[in-house]
Amino acid sequence: MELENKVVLVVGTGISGIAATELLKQAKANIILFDSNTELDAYEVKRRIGDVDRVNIVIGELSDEIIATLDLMIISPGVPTDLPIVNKIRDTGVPIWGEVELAYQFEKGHVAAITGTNGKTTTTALTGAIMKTYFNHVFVVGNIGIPYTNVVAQTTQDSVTVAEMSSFQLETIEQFRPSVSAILNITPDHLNRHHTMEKYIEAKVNITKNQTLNDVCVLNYEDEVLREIGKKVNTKIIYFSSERELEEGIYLKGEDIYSRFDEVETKLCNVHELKLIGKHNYENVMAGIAIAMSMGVPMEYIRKAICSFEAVEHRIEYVATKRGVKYYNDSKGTNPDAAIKGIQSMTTPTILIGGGYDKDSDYTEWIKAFNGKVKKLVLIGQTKEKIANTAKECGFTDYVFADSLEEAFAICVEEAKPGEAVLLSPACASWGMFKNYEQRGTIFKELVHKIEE
Ligand code: UMA
Repeated sequence: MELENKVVLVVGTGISGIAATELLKQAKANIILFDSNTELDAYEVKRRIGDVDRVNIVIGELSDEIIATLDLMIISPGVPTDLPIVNKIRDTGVPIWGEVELAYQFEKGHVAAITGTNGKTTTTALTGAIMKTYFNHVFVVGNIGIPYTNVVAQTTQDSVTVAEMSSFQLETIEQFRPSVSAILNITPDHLNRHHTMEKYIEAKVNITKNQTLNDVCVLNYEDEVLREIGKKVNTKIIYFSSERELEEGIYLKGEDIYSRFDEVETKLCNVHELKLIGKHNYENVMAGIAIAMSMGVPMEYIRKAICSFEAVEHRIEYVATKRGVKYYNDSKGTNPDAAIKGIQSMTTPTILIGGGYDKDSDYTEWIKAFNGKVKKLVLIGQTKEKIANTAKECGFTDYVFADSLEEAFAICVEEAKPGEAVLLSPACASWGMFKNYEQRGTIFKELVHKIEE
């Protein structure tokens, strides 16, 4: 769509909305930047945009007069697509694109896109690191915290964009077509937004919707949902597996990662050469290898990058040992499945901080994964009662409530004995108590560093 002089509504004034506005300004569109949060200060939003020529900021409600002028709507990932205002605009026939779709319209290079319930940030960062060893211009964007619209204008025919895509972002793509896509796993998450598991899966699988047989989709063979999807999508599939040797694909055999293509098996590396630990991370590495190979990166470059890559911040991140207690920050454990990986990685008795924003998750499997390792569960946030009830049903009663992360942390310090661990792995989103999971993890780390020896 030619955007010059078109009236474009941008919904959301978070990082996506601001970056989309900047890009639309460059395209000479006329922008209405809207946010429904009445507590926002229009002057503050204005300050973040800089030059407000062509931008009209609307906070609170959108009038019918404005709606009647629209040519296009760009929606931020965190804005539900079934809000009454979105439905109203959709009914007028105005196209609704996500911020990712807007960015894609300006993409000039090659795109690899990664989704999945868990592991996508690690895999995106790792894949970006691999690409950077081989290609000159690599951009790492998306849910990882850098809006795609922020950098897309810098892409060239030779550049590679590695994009972490959330289900929220994939829900609103139209033409977005990565030459390589990857779906790492699909377990229940964000059901308050998508309402049903089917809708959530549908959003994730959208990553393949425009792919053709010239493209590649990397899938986890051990995920039953994905194995079924592999039979249906119209693109070349590369599987990876942490459980079995594959006739074709990348797999873990003992402690080694292998590839097998055209009946030739090649040992790629031993897992002890990696700095990442845990089977879930070996899966992320295998996905990264498959994506990079599909984009033409030679194996020696891939090997070098995967062996030097370190865990991303906030993901089972070792913080420090204080008074003989090891502290781990897994603030990115924002759903039960991710938090299961967090507790499974602990090897000593653990005081665990959990709870936060309610995404309609079921916590049973998480509590079961405690497996005698959790000495005390300290619960915070909106979900604390719900988690406590599930814990009781599972026969786990060593929990206490705290009103803040600071209070929860003080309980942990008091409770933990030398040789034990304290783990922040909430199984819930941070929203409501914190700006995002990064802020939650950063505050946790600051508290750790303040403990006097
Ligand atoms: N807003 C409305 N109406 C609504 C809802 C929100 O106007 O009904 C406004 C809010 O008042 C706020 C703005 O929308 O001003 C926020 O937009 P946003 O939630 O899309 O946040 P951004 O700052 O643009 O960040 C988004 C992603 N956030 C979400 O998906 C919730 C970031 O992912 C992402 O890094 C960023 O775009 C860049 O791509 C964060 C996230 O939590 C990390 N993702 C979820 C996850 O990983 O589980 C999906």
